[in-house]
Amino acid sequence: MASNETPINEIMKAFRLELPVSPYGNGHINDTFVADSTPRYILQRINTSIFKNPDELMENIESVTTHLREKIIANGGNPDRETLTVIKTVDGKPYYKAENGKCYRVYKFITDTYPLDLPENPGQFESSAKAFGRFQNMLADFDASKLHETIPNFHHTPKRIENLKAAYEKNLSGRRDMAEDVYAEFLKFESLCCKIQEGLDSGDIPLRVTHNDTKLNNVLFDINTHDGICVIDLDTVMPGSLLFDYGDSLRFGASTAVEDEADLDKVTFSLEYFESYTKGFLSELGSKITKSELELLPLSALILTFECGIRFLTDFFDGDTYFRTHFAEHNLVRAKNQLKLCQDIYSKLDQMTEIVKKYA
Ligand code: ADP
Ligand code: GN1
Ligand code: MG
Repeated sequence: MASNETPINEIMKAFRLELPVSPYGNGHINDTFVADSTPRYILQRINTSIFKNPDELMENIESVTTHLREKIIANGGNPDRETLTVIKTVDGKPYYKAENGKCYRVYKFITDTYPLDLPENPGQFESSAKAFGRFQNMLADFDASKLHETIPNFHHTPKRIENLKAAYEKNLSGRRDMAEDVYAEFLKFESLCCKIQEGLDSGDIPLRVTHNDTKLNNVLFDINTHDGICVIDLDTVMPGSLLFDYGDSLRFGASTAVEDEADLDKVTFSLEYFESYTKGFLSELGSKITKSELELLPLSALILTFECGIRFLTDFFDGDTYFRTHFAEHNLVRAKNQLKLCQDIYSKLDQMTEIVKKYA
């Protein structure tokens, strides 16, 4: 942590924990630390330039995890391992605001689990699909009116396209000429990628309570059974479409390379992993999925990859103000990677439709 920051021990004291911590995980948004004690804890500095209202954010997380806890207990599960547990501060608050205004929260560490950035086999990916499908099911009767919109228009693809175009025009980073081709290639998918939002606007696609950030590394796997047991990173749980969750998981986990692989020959969309995910997700959802959602499943993988790719590109044009980057052109590498994946998904849409039919 930088020297102008509140010392970590003071932050931990606010949670009645006097433990050393070290950086942890691969998230792009929050700063995560682990206290390697017994029991272990996760400390996170909430990214308040993205989540501007930490009170509302933590209210969402508390109400969602309370609901999930009840469901998990009713199903005979272990709520301390199957959902996040927020540790309160000495003042009984769900997060601590330091003198410099930075906000911190603590969760119980989910023990005997591991995260993954790429699935090691199709079975593991199917397990993550079941975890996200179960998550969706457990929240099916959650009162959506209780939720604050933590990031407005998070998956509103047409607005994301507007943001991209505005960032291109402003060219705040002065790097526009490095990405003219990528920009033009992305825009070829523009009209196709507005289909989910059009469905939501017309009422054809139902609004549900969704996770909205279903990357594989937002599920923790049990070290013994290798089942996906806990869905984490609940900052973006908001009303949305099931297609956001399904499509985003495939974007990340059905790619044959990590999201910032620069060698584009390595970046392809695996139909084998697509099939495993589809099988797992649909087995959990059963008849709850509607016909119009089923029809858009293949396209949702393209749309969510497109949307994430143009967000990386927007951030590249803006000068890297949103996603954590580790080198100067990180966001451009990510954008090119997602573009290559979009092109590969596009070429496989017919085969994907056939696969969905097998499990629908
Ligand atoms: P970000 O929003 O930055 O992605 P996450 O909440 O996903 O932050 O946390 C980053 C990483 O920290 C996760 O991918 C996971 O590996 C780890 N992590 C987060 N919460 C827990 C927890 N309660 N128990 C164990 N590991 C966790
Ligand atoms: C961010 O928080 P994290 O690292 O799980 C982002 C997602 C992107 C993802 C791309 C709140 O996810 O929307 O798809 O990076 N989360 C937020 O890797 O913007
Ligand atoms: Mg995360």
